[in-house]
Amino acid sequence: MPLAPEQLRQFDDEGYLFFPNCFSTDEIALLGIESDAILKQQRPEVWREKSGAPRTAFAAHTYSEVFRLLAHHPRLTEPLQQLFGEPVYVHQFKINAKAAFEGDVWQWHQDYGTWARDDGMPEPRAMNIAVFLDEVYPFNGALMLVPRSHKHGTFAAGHDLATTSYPLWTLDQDTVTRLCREAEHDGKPGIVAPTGRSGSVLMFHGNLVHASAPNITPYPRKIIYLTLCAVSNHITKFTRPEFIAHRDFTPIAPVADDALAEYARAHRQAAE
Ligand SMILES: O=C(O)CCC(=O)C(=O)O
Repeated sequence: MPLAPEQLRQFDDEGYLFFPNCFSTDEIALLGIESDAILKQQRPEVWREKSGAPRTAFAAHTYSEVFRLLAHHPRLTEPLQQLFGEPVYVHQFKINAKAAFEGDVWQWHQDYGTWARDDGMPEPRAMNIAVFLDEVYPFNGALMLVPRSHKHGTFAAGHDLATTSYPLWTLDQDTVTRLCREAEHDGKPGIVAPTGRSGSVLMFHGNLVHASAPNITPYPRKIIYLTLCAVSNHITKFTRPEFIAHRDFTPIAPVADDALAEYARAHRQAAE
């Protein structure tokens, strides 16, 4: 799905784009079954909340064929390749569970803040493209974005090792307040929280300030985050485990657009 000039302008202005219903019900059913199975596994790539509920499964594209197909899917890779003007590689792959009642907070942060400080990524020429696996409501831990906050570069941040089970470079309250005030317009608050059905896709700039609240509802909110980086901008520091910050900078060769649908069809037939 090449981005139209109006979408490119909107991305540059606001720092994000939202695409409702980008993946079909069959494709999402396949991804949902596979992610539920992985989140139950005890393996180093599956991190848990302090409560023990699953928080994040890293690098599933390296051990699951279904997620390998997703990480190479043209609906995700092509817009980023277009934006960066060169091939991309997978810097990170996460299934974030935000489990019912137990999914914990993600404090205010910029993704590039972590990629630069921890991984030595030269420039913010990488970004997350998110696939909703569950319906995202305003109340089950929707991702909150501060529009236009990507225009200010990378802010000073503190390394939060305490709030959750996952270390993150987080922003202070004064910075977030100032950015939200700047983003207010026409009486509306300076935060947006895109919601929508499973299969929707959200892409956002590496410097866009964002966060999500804990999920205290019975409705899980699984989202996959595929982080793609321009190949020439690959990381230079290897401080985090390989399954968190990948060191294979091979350009992605996209699979066919119907690869997931075909996989689902073949497996349904085999089961009959
Ligand atoms: O899943 C979430 O709610 C937030 C994830 C996030 O902010 C991130 O991966 O950088």
